[in-house]
Amino acid sequence: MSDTILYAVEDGVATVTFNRPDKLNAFTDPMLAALGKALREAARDDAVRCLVLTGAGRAFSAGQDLADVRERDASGGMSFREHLETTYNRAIAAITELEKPVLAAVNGVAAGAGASLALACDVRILAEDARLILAFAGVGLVPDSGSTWFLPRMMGYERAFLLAATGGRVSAAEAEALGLASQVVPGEALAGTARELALRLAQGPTKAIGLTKRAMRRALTGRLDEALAYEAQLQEIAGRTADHREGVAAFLEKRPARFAGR
Ligand code: LHQ
Repeated sequence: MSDTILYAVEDGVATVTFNRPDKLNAFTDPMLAALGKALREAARDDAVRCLVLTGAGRAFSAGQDLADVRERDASGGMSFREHLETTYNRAIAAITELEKPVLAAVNGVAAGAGASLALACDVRILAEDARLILAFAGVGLVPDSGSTWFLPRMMGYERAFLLAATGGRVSAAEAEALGLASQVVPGEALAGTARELALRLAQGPTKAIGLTKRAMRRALTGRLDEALAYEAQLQEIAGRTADHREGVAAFLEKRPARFAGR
């Protein structure tokens, strides 16, 4: 995809690697453009049935490249709003709206918008020495790229507010206890653990999993009666897939299902 955003597809799993390790994978504009391209490619390609985001080196991502911010400020470049709307916000929407599971394999520190990107994923697996840092307050900014939405929902308003207002750090163990991560594993086991889960998800009924994601994401802001109606509507779609027929046939024939993702 580019030098700073690596993109590889294998066995139905696309892996996006933030690759600027000397700067802890801090995001520059070309990198954000390449990330957008990778996310569009993962959505377009039917061979991709699961997406993994991870970082090269010792960080997941230190968030926005602050040298770029200063440069943009000095040169009277794009406003904060325009920058967010054309880069991070699109990436967050692409991840949350992608009808395929997205895993963050958080290999090290995830700070600022790097933490937000991890929080936008459907599942987070953290290396033992990974940390989430709400670094925004440290540079006099509000949490962006979805963190004000994700965090209160995931850990409750009070803890989320304190974390954001103090620029707090959450260790991997704390993240797991707070419900911000599904699993914490030794660093050397991270890639393997993420791959195993990604493969399992990629071999699942992709359409039904995608619709499940759509329904649950919508349910986060909706009412029960709306969720019931939406489930019924989506079941109409899932019920017509080849994977549904295969799942039923496999059960009746007492064999494992082989889902094709259709
Ligand atoms: C970096 C960065 C970085 C540039 C490490 N930038 N170089 C904001 C503005 C506008 C629009 C969009 O949205 C946002 C949202 C945000 O993301 S705001 C939050 C931005 N991120 C931060 O404030 C985190 C800044 N980084 C840190 O606090 C530390 O680097 C952490 C705690 C992540 C890691 O600390 P260390 O392990 O001690 O590593 P380090 O600080 O020595 O960093 C290694 C290198 O990476 C170093 O470069 P150098 O050339 O000196 O070796 C850092 O300057 C560079 N780096 N983060 N965000």
